[in-house]
Amino acid sequence: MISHKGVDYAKILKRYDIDAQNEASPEAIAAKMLPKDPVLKKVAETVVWMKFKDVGPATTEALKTKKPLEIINDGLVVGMEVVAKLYADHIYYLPEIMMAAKTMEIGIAIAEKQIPGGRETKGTIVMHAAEGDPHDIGKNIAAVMVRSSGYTVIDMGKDVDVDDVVAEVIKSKPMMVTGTALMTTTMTAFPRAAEKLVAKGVNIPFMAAGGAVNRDFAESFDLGIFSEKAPQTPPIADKVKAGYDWRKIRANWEDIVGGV
Ligand code: B12
Repeated sequence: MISHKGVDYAKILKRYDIDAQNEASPEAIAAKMLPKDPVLKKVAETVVWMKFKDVGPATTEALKTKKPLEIINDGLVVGMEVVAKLYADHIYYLPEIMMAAKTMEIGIAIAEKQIPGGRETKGTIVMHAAEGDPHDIGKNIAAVMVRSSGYTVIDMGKDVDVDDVVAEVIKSKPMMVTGTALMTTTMTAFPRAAEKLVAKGVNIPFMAAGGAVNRDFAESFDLGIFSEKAPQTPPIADKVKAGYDWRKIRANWEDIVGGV
């Protein structure tokens, strides 16, 4: 008879289902994506775990050693990227997304106050999320980047009617207008708005951005230019200020956003 004495069953019987479950736990997913830097990690974690009360102290603590934009981009936004991954994996649902976004916004508001900037403005930029689109988290982040680079932002909010965008541009004469669309059903608002602007003689770049939009789409209509990530907006705005029109931005796009 075979003796089972001394057999280590852990080496023979492997529970692949439990292994897979552990690898897909929110903690394991977060561990792979969170920043390595302990200070930024602490900030990002408050977003991932929706810790409203902790995000303020963690951000304030981080401000002692880190620059505000570093805390926003490499801490708070990374936390939100983890949340988006947990949502995509059906671990988080919309209530968690909303709470995490609120937590991130509390942190951004604290960090943003510490961004140095003079009173002088480099120019005005009108920003909005497309008609029918409630997704404004990316726009809000881009607005922080643009403001902190010295531009004045007219933030029209989310789900903005095409005609309201056109009216605001005519009224405030900005150097550029940006639109965010995260839904394939709403991104068509951009060519409609751009066409109306062209008909009224407006010739400023119309930056189309957000998850639903790619470069091909953004450049498929007159005035349209693309920005993939929020931090790409200030270098593009600087070129607009330097006199580049939308055609020249398109032609030099890789060089302008290179490395950002
Ligand atoms: C949060 C969220 C919501 C929140 C939005 C809260 C808010 N205030 O924004 C709420 C709960 C409201 C919501 C609702 C819905 N949502 Co939603 N939502 C999301 C989710 C999970 C995350 C988006 C997000 O904020 N990400 C974090 C930010 C930082 O990323 P981001 O927006 O992509 O921004 C980055 C870039 O795109 C870029 N960027 C973005 N904007 C701008 C602007 C400028 C100027 C620049 C330069 C760059 C830039 O820079 C950022 C990073 O640097 C996405 C899934 C996903 N993974 O994207 C779905 C998602 C966008 N939602 C989706 C859908 C379908 C809906 C609903 C229709 C669901 C429903 N059935 O009810 C509703 C909308 C109903 C309506 N019409 O009102 C779909 C869209 C599918 C599609 N392709 O059309 C997605 C992709 C989910 C999915 N996989 O199905 N949602």
